[in-house]
Amino acid sequence: MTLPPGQRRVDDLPRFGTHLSRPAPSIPNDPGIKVRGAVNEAFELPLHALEDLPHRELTADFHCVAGWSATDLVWEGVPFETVYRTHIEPAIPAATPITHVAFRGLDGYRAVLQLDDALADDVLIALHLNGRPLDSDHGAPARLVSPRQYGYMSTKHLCRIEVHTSEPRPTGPLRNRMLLRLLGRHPRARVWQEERNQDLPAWVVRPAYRALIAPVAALCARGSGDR
Ligand SMILES: Nc1nc2c(c(=O)[nH]1)N[C@H]1C(S)=C(S)[C@@H](COP(=O)(O)O)O[C@H]1N2
Ligand SMILES: [Mo]
Repeated sequence: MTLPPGQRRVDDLPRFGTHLSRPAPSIPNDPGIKVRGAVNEAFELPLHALEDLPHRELTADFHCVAGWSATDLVWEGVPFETVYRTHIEPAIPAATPITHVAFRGLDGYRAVLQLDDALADDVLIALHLNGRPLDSDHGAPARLVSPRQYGYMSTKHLCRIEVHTSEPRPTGPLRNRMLLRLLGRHPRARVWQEERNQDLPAWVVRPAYRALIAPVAALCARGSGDR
């Protein structure tokens, strides 16, 4: 089995992210996804509305830009394209050229995807992982999964989707924006093209990222809901 360039396999999917040791955010009683941006009117898509859409099971590998890959994860959820076509697109005024979609988590995390990357056929709003509802480590109650892009595009604890007509500026906690700036994350993040960094070639950043894996994973495990 081949992994994308510069990736190494790990046996279990770690809890990993800019949340570091902070515990997962608490989930509202009636969770939903707010839709904002270039829509006629802001609205909320209750998660139970996703239950009525056709679900899909997807087996895919998951690749973090730091260099670890978890293989053969079984996700289940609704293709983002389905949600977009049935619920979001109808709310966008005619002839509004959407170019980017931002996905935000309950912890303030935000990832911006080009619309065409977000509409790829393997991008899901996942509700289950390996046969069980998503747990707090991996993005309960719902998360984006975009397996052909580095993990930082796959927003956990998804609570808000924004549609934009140009690339939006970063928002969210200052800590996150500084981290992202520092990491120079690539706007497309395609793993097979090794788009790790927007300024530097992949081979330059590989060792620096790799050195971060153990300390970041150890910190993140401290906030795990598993313990
Ligand atoms: N809400 C939120 N989503 C996030 C992150 C985060 O810090 N917060 N980190 C991202 C990064 S860098 C990675 S590699 C994956 C890790 O997902 P996992 O914790 O399920 O392994 O989540 C991504 N999505
Ligand atoms: Mo990551």
